[in-house]
Amino acid sequence: MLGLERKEPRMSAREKGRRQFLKKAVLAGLSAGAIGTSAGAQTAEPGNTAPDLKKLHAYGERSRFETAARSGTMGDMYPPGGMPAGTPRDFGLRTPLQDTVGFITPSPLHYVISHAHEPPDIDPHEHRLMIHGMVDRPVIFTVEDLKRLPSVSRPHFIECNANSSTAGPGGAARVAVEATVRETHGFTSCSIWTGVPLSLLLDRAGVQKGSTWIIAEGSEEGKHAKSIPLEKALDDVLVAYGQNGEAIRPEQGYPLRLVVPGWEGINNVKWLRRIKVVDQPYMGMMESTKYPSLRLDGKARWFQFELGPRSVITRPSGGQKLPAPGFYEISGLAWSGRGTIRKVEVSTDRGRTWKEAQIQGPAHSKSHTRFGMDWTWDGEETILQARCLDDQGEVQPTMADLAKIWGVQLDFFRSTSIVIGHFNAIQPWKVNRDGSVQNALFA
Ligand SMILES: Nc1nc2c(c(=O)[nH]1)N[C@H]1C(S)=C(S)[C@@H](COP(=O)(O)O)O[C@H]1N2
Ligand SMILES: [Mo]
Repeated sequence: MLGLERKEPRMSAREKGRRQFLKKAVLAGLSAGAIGTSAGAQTAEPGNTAPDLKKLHAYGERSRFETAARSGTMGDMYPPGGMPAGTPRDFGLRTPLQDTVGFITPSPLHYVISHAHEPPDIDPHEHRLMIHGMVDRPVIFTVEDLKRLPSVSRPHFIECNANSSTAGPGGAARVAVEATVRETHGFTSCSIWTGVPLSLLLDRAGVQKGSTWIIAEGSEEGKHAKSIPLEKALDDVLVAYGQNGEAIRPEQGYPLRLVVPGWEGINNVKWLRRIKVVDQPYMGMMESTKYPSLRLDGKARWFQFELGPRSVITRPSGGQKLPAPGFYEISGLAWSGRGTIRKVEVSTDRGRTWKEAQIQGPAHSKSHTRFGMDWTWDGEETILQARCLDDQGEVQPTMADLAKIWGVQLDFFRSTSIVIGHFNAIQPWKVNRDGSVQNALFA
């Protein structure tokens, strides 16, 4: 008799209500334009390569069905037949922002810019960080020494100030209508960095009166170096050994890098081995030749360190295709080198109206921040774009705003061959009637 009672599981009123809601939601989704396929329609093919389970169980890998990848100038810089080993070359690999979710960039997809050198192969037991110059007690730290000190973990984006430049690695990326968001914006990434506040290390060394700058130096053959004002060094700079819960990746500076939140990427010295406290900037090779922003009068803008507010829709974005009219979440990233993202607005009608997007928090300071907005595409051609505001009250500019600041015509941004730094203009994506999405910055 007991068995007969088991024909239907009992449902509470709340559970019934929830089921009805889900049913309605699914139906609404379907009528808005078929989201999802009936269960069972997609079956994964059986694996045809036997994975090395022992290795996989020890350190995991993504599913073999996932293919998101960095790309950039690496490919073109190897001529047919390859380049002689050790040939110095600048290279930049961009993050496929269209394939990332949430606000953290997976470490293997973090963008890479290195000036002429492959990541050095550093044994962390041999590695040392020296702090010297205008200090009372020059100190040398091993990586283990640093790990004994109080640590902090904070999400911060790193962005090259040449992100979206027409010149430099990747060429006219932001101009091409077929550009994806990897090409237009892929020189920014966000990790949770773990390390020791530099202020603590400088305090141990005893910074002397009259010192105003630090020079941070990397370990690779070219010894990338950067001058950083002492005020910033004592503020929120980290000497980091961790990235997203494990050791920093070789491409990102293993075993130690400087993290200089919100400032141009060039400051975040990788493979960090030396910090010298000094009383003037050193005008190192990279910081004086490549990174000042050239002006039209032939002069250059120096010491522009902080990156302004910026946002971009990553989905739908260039190169993607909307399968049919109907419901889509518009999803994107916003960040500012000056603080926390306060507000993101999205326009789906060529900029005529703007609606506040949802910050898919928490929003952290000097960190990528994910935003989202519900949208139903009616099947007509349109333009999608986002703009943001940070907690310093600064609004992301349009390209026309930037042209005014630069004192140039709009077309300058299309045709110039000089590296435009700090290009944080609003990015429009055009949705065509066939659902294809294109870069509309110059449309
Ligand atoms: N030692 C060293 N540090 C470096 C560089 C470099 O070439 N060597 N490139 C800088 C530049 S220009 C940028 S934009 C960032 C890029 O950091 P990532 O490669 O971890 O994304 O690192 C900076 N730190
Ligand atoms: Mo950079």
